[in-house]
Amino acid sequence: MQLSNEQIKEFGDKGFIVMKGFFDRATMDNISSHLDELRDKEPAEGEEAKYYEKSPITGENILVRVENVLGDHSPEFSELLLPPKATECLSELLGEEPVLFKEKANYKMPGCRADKLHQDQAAGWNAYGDFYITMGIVVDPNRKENAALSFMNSGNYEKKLMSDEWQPLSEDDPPYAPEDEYVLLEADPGDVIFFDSFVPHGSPPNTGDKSRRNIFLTFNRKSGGDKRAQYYKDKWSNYAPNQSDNARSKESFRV
Ligand SMILES: O=C(O)CCC(=O)C(=O)O
Ligand SMILES: [Fe+2]
Repeated sequence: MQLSNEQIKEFGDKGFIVMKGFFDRATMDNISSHLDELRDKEPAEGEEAKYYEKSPITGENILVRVENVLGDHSPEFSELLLPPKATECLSELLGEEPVLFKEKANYKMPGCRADKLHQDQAAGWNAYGDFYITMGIVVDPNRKENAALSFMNSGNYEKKLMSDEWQPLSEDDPPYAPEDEYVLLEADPGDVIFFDSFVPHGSPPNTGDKSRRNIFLTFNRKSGGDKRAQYYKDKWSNYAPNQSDNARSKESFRV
């Protein structure tokens, strides 16, 4: 077992657990360089899916997210991000073998908008499954000024949608209310957060001067099937990636 009974219970009660120092420094340096390469890369058809938005702060088109970073085109990156101990943690939390559903690297650069308080499940995921666990990997130091995430830590949420799909739970930025039900997760490179697809979380705009990159790998139970290809096919047909000149300016909730 990778996780203690206490950790598994905590995950069940609060919907997330934090594991400090899950990846070592050398691995994180590798991951960070790979994300730099992706930032500068022009993906071929079927490779990474990059999304740009107009910064509400600077007005420039900025990269906000790269999806499909673990396709057949990047087996080494998969090995780096998913060592056996990660898969074991996921199995222990899901109670079954994990299957990758989707994955993204969020480049929350200076000027990037907020991610309003939400449940990930509200991002159209119901069409593909009823429960997911995401492994969040902290790549850059996450601090209050550069959009560290806030999570509900009271366990006071329902394991079902608490808003309409695509609608945030609140328009406020952290500290979310009631304040004693949320925690600001300041974290360091190599820390990992496992969280379920219903626990409310979000992050403010990055008003600092340092980039805040995190990677989020989302899994479903093996019994739920492999929905990844269908998910991306559907998504790319109504939200085309790799259009740097055509950045969205609307503050819509897109994950
Ligand atoms: O990167 C962030 O700050 C928020 C990410 C998130 O919650 C999401 O993309 O679902
Ligand atoms: Fe989220």
